Amino acid sequence: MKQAAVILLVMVLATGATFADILTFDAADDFLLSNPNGAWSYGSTASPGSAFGRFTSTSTAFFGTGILAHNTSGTSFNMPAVFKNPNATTTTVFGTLFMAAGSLAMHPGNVSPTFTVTRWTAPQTGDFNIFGGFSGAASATTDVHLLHNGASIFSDNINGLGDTALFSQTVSFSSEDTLDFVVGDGGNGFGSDSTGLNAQITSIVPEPATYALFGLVSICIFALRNRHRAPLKFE
Ligand SMILES: [Ca+2]
Repeated sequence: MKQAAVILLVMVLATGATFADILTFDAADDFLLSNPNGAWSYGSTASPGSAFGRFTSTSTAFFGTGILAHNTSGTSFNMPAVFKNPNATTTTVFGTLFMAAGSLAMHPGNVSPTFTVTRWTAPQTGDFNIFGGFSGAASATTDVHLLHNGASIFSDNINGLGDTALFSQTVSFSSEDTLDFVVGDGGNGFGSDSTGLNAQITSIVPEPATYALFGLVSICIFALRNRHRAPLKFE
């Protein structure tokens, strides 16, 4: 009975600590008009890291046919906004903004709070890889930021169509920590400031040392089981 309890304990430890599911998130693929939307939420701030206000307005024809948006109602051009082209083909807006099929973009506003924010909230404690980038989707002149709990972990500027600001880093999160993808107007107004966002977030796979621990646990289980197996008898 005692050994059975030990076996159960090591099995729980093994399965719980070693084979936790790998979590993956993609800002564009995951985008929906609900807010919050799973781990994602959409809103604005007066400055990078200041109080976050969630958008309360949505559109299904933002900037063109079928473009889905979370935005601020009642402001000029309803900016700031976070929007996606869910169409199967590139959608051209105003003749200058080209949104590839399935792509996501952000646009700052001209009335405070002007910074547009795509927020990811960590669903669990752990290390996550953050990979992707911002890109000029039109003749954008913007400042772009990544903030962990409001503190900057990445900052750059976008200057023009096709300009990019790429990020790739590993960050340790506690459950409910926030990671904000932020776009500001670059200090020169918000005209034509559509800025693409490509962001993938993936939980870190177990370290090799954890696999070694699992191997040791497996050996212990095997040994305990064999210890109680009836010996073969030769008569
Ligand atoms: Ca600008």
